Amino acid sequence: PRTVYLADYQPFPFLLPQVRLEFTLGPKATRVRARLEFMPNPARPGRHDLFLHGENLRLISAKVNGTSVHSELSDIGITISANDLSGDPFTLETEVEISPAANTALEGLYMSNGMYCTQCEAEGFRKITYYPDRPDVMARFHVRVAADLPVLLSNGNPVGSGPGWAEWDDPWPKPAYLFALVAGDLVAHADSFTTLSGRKVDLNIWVRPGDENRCAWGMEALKASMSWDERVYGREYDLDIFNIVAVDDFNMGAMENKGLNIFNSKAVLASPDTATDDDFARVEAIIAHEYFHNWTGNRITCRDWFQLCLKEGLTVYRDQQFSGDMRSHAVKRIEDVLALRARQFREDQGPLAHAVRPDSFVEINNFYTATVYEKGAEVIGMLRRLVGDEAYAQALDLYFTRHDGHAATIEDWLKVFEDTTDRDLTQFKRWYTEAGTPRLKVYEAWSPAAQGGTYTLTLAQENPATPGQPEKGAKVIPVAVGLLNPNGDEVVPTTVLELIKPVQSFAFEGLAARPIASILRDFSAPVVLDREVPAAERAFLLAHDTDPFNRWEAGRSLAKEVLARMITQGTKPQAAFLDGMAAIAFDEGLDPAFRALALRLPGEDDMAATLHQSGHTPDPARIHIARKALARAVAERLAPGLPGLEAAMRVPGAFSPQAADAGKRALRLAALAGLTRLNGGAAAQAAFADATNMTESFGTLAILLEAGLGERELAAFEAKWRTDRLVMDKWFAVQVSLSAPEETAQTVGRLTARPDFDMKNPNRFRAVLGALTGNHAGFHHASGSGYRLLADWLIRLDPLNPQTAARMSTAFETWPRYDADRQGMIRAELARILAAPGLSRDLSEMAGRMLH
Ligand code: HT7
Ligand code: ZN
Repeated sequence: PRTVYLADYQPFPFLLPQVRLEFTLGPKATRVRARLEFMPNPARPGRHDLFLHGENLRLISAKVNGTSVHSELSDIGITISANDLSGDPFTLETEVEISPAANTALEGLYMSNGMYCTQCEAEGFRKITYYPDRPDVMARFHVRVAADLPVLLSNGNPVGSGPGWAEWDDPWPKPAYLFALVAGDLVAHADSFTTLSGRKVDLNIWVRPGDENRCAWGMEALKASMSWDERVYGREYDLDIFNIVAVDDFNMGAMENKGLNIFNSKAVLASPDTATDDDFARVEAIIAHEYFHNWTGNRITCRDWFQLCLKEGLTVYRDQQFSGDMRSHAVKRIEDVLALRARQFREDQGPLAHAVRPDSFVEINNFYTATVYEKGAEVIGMLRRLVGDEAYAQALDLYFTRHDGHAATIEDWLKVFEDTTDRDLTQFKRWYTEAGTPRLKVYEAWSPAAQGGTYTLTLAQENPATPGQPEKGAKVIPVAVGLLNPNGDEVVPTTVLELIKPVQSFAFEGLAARPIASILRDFSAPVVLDREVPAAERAFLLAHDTDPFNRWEAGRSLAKEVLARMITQGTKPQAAFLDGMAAIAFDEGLDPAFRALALRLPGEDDMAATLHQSGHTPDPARIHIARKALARAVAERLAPGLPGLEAAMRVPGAFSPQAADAGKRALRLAALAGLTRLNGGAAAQAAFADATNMTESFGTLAILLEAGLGERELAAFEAKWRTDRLVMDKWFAVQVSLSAPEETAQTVGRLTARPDFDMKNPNRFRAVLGALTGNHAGFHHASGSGYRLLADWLIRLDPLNPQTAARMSTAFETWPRYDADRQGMIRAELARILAAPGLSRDLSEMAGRMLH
């Protein structure tokens, strides 16, 4: 397969101001008539053939200015010779036939439960009609949809409809990847929003009949996002209508098509009886993310797919800010860093490491990664820390005015910051072009003096080699630091140090006593802090740090140290750590959500990474046993207070998904988990029986299963939710994620044999196989059964849905961490995948990158 390089970018030779599409929908045969009005692009002078992408299309006719033309067809598109392109502006009309019902890849036009829907990002539009399917070709779309279905939707504003047809016009030029069409028997949860300048916008969430009562939260989140973007970024919505559609079969979370967002039903539907607090928070965040794309992605889009982080990093950054404002900044930051370390650091440290802006790809779908999204957001957070809030706001205003309506690049993005602040961002740009997680070593020196001592902090950065990038330059790293006195008072409030050299020292003078440093506050840069800290100092920070992130981080590092020693040396957990956990658990001055997070022990995959980084070969079985032992030791230390905590955190009255109640429920579940570890399942069983919402019933079910109990509750849960696809996904997943390591493969076998295991539905596939890869000790079982199972299923899924198969293959990326036997088994499975006949470009790129 062909590799695409950033360096080869050239503008498209033609501009395409206006597009008209007519769809006559049929499940097996859909007709698509396209009328494309081209004119020469002054940015690419000369005479050019016209190449249009097209895949799996049956061409019926092609005419230029009304005359049939000869076109050269290949399996990637159509070429019309420059000789046939008469006239300056010219019109190309094509008619093609496609088959939505045969489309299991869920890319292009496909069917989900009798409903037509589209997914065009990144390169799915070429499966709908012949077109220059690249993001720098921005056109106005007028769309007519004909089908014998009650609801017919496309982008933009509705301009006409009658029985069996509807027309839509989108006044905003857009790339084809933002095109969308939906047709089906749907019902709307409707509302409206009036923008700051007084435009009334109709809002609809379209769902299958029966799901209407699961839309209210999504609608609240949408209105909150619209108003937040006006307040915080000065961005108003720009159409008369905003539609969201829930679809059951969807490869990712959601898609920001202009005026017609399409959502995985899991990412928009939520009601107290069917969704957990985590689901509610996720729905809120994804609704916000897709809505924010209207400006960062749609009004200003990407010049080419190498610039994907331009829209994704910025939009993730914005949705994280939004969730912090709606909930708790501290808790949100901790959750984001946990996710970053679990997914992005892992990616950066393995064979799939790539830059936030990669410079080559085989299949762009393989680059919708934690690096592009989450590290892309961290890079923006660093930029903001360096230039300050005010300059950030000015730079963003300039970005929106300068690039509105254009397809931009990372160079354009950095230039607005340079122009606003007069900074040279050449060195900073390395964050975009160089892969890998920098490691920061910390050295401290103290020189006392009568009139005030000097504390010197020396920071040394290391930028490890990654595939294809052996050498790296020093990064610009904003390191937020605060200093505390031994009595717990803060003597130097948070200060951002700019580390730009490989090694650099920073002095703090006039201090009465040797301070305790709180370094990398709020996780000010995506780096690994390589620092030996005495346990007493960590315990001090856990008790006194004024920065909530670093307070949590102190407890986290302690937990990792304790657990690492239990795994490698078989020691018992130290009392100081257990006392620290108890102090946090019962500190009524702290937010319950923060306490629940602080009580959550490091995951097994996280411990495997930590051990590997410190030179050990992780043994998944030992990690599993030690983590269970630590959880029990924590429960024993908290024991006297657990019943009281459990009772105090009950939330009476009507369910509210807001953060305050959700935090209490999370802490109550942590208390119930402790009680179950100590006393068996009585308390959790009672709580399951009395549960009034999904957070409680699913949370208690998980607690019971983890303790090897809960068979009765599992059956009751199934009996109640048998016909509910989203709730049953939870039922499938929890059994696999919490099964004992030696039973995991068997559990997967049992569940995949059920008639309701539908591998064509990505949510169900992920519920089972994703849970397998998330069960660290089960997936990495010494027999290799986990590896074999995953490879078998990926090989089976690939011909149907290559995108999801490729994405899930990343479970194998951690192979270099493990012992020779496991390495050999994983590599053998990757080789078996690579050898599968007819393997997709998606999966072969991933397996190949992991093997080499
Ligand atoms: N921009 C979208 C990314 C996307 C996607 C979504 C659904 C299915 C396939 C997809 N490929 C790429 C989602 C987002 O980042 O908001
Ligand atoms: Zn996005």
